[in-house]
Amino acid sequence: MKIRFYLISILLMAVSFPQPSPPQNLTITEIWSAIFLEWDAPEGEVIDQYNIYRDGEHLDSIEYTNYSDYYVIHDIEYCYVITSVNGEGESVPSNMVCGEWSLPVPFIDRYVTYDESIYIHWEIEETVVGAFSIYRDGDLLGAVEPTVRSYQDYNVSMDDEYCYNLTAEYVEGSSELSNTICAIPQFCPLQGDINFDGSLNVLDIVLNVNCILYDSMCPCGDLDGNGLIDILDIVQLVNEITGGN
Ligand SMILES: [Ca+2]
Ligand SMILES: [Ca+2]
Repeated sequence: MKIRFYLISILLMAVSFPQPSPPQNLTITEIWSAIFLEWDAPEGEVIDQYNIYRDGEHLDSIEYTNYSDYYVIHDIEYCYVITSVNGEGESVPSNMVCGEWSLPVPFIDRYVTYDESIYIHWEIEETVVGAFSIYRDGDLLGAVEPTVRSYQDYNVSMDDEYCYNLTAEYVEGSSELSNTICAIPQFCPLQGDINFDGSLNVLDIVLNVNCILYDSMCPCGDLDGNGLIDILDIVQLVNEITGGN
């Protein structure tokens, strides 16, 4: 008897409330300061509006099949589902999509150690940065202008290790922390003397080329002192060895 009652109830519900079908193919695109949603209407059905749910809560209702959510904070993930609504009621939810928009994060791409300083250099994708904040061992060292891409820390002691990372500062807030590099200031008695044997020869050229190839820390490899070990330093080293200039 009970089972029959339930069967009849379900049948009645199916007949009385033919819910609309849910939206199809919900996709998410993260753009600066916003999240863009797009979906397809259920085929062959008249839909009056779509309800947008964010993290389980009703966010908005619209007639169109796309939506831009501007009330999103950077570097926080949001999950969305959409339902179809018409005179018959509300559909079950669409597929769920999740996404976040992130403030571009700087990347420390190289560093050079000197006996009295550590030089770091970074890159960031082209964007509107207000400043960069430099951190050493978790403490704020200072901030630099948005066009600057390097920092030289002179407040170091030889043989101590220092770890650096940074954030980009935007109107919208701070980016996540960049990668971290750790370096030990090292005394360089003779620029170009990569193996510290007191003289410059062809072995130093080979070692300095390896410094470039393996992007490794070579205290005496930056002959022209521009914070970057590259082919110009090799040329200068060759000139020093051959007596050129
Ligand atoms: Ca040498
Ligand atoms: Ca150089």
